[in-house]
Amino acid sequence: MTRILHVSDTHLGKRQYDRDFREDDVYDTFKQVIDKAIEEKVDAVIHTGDFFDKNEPPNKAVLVALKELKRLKEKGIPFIAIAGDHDSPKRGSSIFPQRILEEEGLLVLLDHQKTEYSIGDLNIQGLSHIPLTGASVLKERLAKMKPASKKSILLLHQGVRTLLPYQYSYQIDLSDLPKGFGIIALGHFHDRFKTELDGGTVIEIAGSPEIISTSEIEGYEKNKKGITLIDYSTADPTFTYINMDIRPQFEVVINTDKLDNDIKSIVTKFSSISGKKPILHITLEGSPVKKSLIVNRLRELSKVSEYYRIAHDNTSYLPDQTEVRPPSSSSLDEMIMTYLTKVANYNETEAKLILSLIHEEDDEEITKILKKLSGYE
Ligand SMILES: [Mn+2]
Repeated sequence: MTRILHVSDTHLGKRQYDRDFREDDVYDTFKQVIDKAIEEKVDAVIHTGDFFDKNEPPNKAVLVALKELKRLKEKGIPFIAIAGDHDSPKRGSSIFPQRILEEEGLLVLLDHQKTEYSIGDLNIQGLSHIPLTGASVLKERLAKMKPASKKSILLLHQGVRTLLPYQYSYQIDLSDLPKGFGIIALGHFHDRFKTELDGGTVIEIAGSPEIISTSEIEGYEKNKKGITLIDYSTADPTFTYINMDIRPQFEVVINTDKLDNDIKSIVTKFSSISGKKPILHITLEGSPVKKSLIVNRLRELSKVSEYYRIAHDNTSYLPDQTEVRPPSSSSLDEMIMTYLTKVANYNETEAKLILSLIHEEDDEEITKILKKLSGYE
């Protein structure tokens, strides 16, 4: 029996909406992952990058990592990892934070110096993330990689073109992936995915066990979040998804023309939910109304949610474009819009983006808006 648990993109230290509870959610999910590994008595855990959310993670994230990996070590389960783009050093003199865990014998980091690890007849190879600026080096390294035995897993954390419609950057094409590996366990992509290439190599994406960015909610609703148990006892591996018990997140619509009614029905709907209190992402529709009024009324939602946010405001309107005039109301948004379009000469789309930047709290969303503004998207 050879059973391996594939975990990826745990992003320890990620702190969404600048809230303590969101940071703790990510730690809690990681504890569940370690619980599962111990419960399933797997032969190894493989981690395909973005173990930490940052190259210099918060102390709490390092402490959680030490505690949890110690529990795994006590059970004799090795933890084999590569680094992702998030936890890779951004300066020459910095090091991978995984080195701290490696020093304690809690983790084996595969990078360009050490690329292999074996468990019985299973050969595990890996390459930590190489950015787009090193694409040619990456391709050379991949071209040289060959499995040492029939049962083999290659760990990678790279954007692969044509594999998934993912974000803005990729470093390699499908054809750049080395041939002959039984499984390519891929990190970087946060949604679960599995496909078989010509030649029989299975590409397996475990995804992130928590929701790291709001863009993952759609995938989470469809496929849930978790880890993958790989049974590699025979030459033909099987894959079982294990879901994590994460804080649920929902998208809700509130129409300002029937504000009370919509809020009431949301409260009714979610008051019957047991377990972790959800996060609600609100889309506002209907007539524009004073934000201060909305904000007060929305407080009702804190009864049934741990956190709620206005994700989209489809009620906002623009000041009349035909004449330059002082703002007709004291609305700060309107004043900013007028300044941006009439004085600073931004076009309407740019001005709207800048305005949304001011209101947005989610750093992933902010990155998206900045990319749009700077023409990357
Ligand atoms: Mn990631």
